[in-house]
Amino acid sequence: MNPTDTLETAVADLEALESAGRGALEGAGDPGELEAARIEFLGQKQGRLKTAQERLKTLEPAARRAYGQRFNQVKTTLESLLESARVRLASRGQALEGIDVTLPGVPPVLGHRHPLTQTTEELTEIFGRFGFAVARGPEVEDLWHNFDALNIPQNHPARDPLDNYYLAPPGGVESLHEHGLWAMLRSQTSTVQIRVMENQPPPVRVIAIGRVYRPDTVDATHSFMFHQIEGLMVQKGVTMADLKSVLSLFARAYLGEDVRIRFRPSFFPFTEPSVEVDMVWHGKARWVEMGGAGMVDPNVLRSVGYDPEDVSGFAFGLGIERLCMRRHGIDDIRLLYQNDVDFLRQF
Ligand code: FA5
Repeated sequence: MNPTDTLETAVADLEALESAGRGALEGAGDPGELEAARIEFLGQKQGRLKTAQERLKTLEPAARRAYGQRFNQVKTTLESLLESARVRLASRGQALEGIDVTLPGVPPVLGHRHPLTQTTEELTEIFGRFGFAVARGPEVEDLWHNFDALNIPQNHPARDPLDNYYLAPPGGVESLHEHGLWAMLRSQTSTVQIRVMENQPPPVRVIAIGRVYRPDTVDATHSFMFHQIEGLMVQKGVTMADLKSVLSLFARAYLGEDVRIRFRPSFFPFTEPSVEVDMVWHGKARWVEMGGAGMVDPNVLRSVGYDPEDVSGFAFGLGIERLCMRRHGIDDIRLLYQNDVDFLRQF
């Protein structure tokens, strides 16, 4: 027994040990330093706490209880300091592994609007400047709006089931003879002309943009589903000269000042006279049809309750895919539907 070892000096040493241990554990800057501090203070074989525990035996029996209690407190404190230091260093390690602030950043990948969506928005904006409002109509249409009201008689070849997508009647195909043909996927946006005029008196100045469906053979310029932009202007004194001006202004605004378009006489049951509008394709000596147009037939004006003696109007219907292709130099309409990201990324 060490006669000079009193409870006071032993507890004072314990406290010095505690404060040295706290300093080492809290000050450890990396796992290596922490491990060294653990071995020095909490090591099972020669750790300083172990030595302090052994000192218990050197004390007077009466002092042991007080020393033992103090020893246990110091041990608990150092153990919990070790644990917090581990957590602190582990989380710092993760943060450093996860984010290296010296690396150049990864730019976020931005999506694109589809070129047809961009075209639609641009056309809406151009015609908006010319004073045309936007109208809409359904893609599943009745035969009145797709044909009858557009002056397309019952026996007209445009109604041929081979040229249109008709819907089976509610009772199934077997009940066709009973119900007759009743609804279809619209084959043209001219249906919206009728819907607009049925619902408002003149003057009218609208465009309608949307999908149309035809069982056409697919090739570089034809698809079985495509988009059209319909235009309609009806008021007092509208002439063919207005139609030509609006379409020429539009073509220059969308396709560029140097675009060449031409008007060819044509026939549509719902316009008289009628024209087809062509544009020069990608600067080559080749004309491609952009759309049809004409002066709204008096029969159509009458079918919606307008007075052809009082008002006149023009209408046009243009293929949106072809406009988009001409604008961006796209050679094949199918590219617009394949969702090939490398292709779409260019727009
Ligand atoms: C019509 O659809 C008429 N409704 C246009 C019209 C409106 C005339 C108002 C008079 C007054 P057409 O069938 O020609 O016309 O089609 C118009 C345009 O749609 C074509 O010039 C072409 O650009 C585009 N188009 C036609 N069929 C297809 C197809 N299968 N794939 C892609 N575009 C097509």
